[in-house]
Amino acid sequence: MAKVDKLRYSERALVHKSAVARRLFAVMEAKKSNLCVSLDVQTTAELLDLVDKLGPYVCMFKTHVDVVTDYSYAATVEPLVALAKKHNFLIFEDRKFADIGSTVKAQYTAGVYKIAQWSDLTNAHSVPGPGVIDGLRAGAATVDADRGLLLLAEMSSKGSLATGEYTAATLAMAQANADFVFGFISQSRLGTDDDDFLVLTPGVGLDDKGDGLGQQYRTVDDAVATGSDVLIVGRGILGKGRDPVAESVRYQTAGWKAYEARVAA
Ligand code: S5P
Repeated sequence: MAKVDKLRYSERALVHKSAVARRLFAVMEAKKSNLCVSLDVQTTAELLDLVDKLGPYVCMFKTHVDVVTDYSYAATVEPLVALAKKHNFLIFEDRKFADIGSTVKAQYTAGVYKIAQWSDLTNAHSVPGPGVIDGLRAGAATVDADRGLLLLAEMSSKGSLATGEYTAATLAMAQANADFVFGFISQSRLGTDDDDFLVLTPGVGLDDKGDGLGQQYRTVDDAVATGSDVLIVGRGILGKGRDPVAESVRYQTAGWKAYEARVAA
């Protein structure tokens, strides 16, 4: 087990370099939640309704705003930001940037989405090399708020190429840019005992093994035992026939129990 696996989020918050990570840790301890609900819905009404109902149980919501058919900054983003204040959660637009620095800077700051304006954190593939981080850092500098970046170091999907040397090179890119990159989308803890990169893990589900399109699910206990700090859950909570409030409580409780067990081990 890595050194940080045994520390409480509140202890890690005291020394973490990233303001976004410090805020996230504080929200997690205050709400006793390491749950991030992945809001993969296609209308603004559904999105905002779920955010208001599930807000009390999460430390973060993850969005894919490009699939919201009636998206607008005023109707989608402004109420979302107001709900983030009401329920005290962070916003993570899962944009998976993967282009040269100059292009990702424009994609992050401009267009209809203006992600840098409202999303506390976003993520990028490491495949373009460190220019992708430089471009996003330059984009973050255009707004008057704390912003942070996650790199995709491992994916949950079957046959992912993000393994072995690719994952190791992604870690090295993060270590060289730890002012802005504060964590990974990954299935396991990465780094040395001197690092504290947060591990945000998708592909978590208590009832299913997969979705027939390559997704693979692990349990909450399994993910937390291999270093996960934040559990990203979509269809396990929002899937057809499920009660999103009851499922959010279930994943929040299971995630917090697994975290308490890890720090006590
Ligand atoms: O490796 C990954 C990375 C991500 S960010 N695997 C993933 O599934 N994701 C995202 O997590 C994916 O885009 C989706 O929004 C969410 C998982 O959704 P679920 O319904 O399968 O829990």
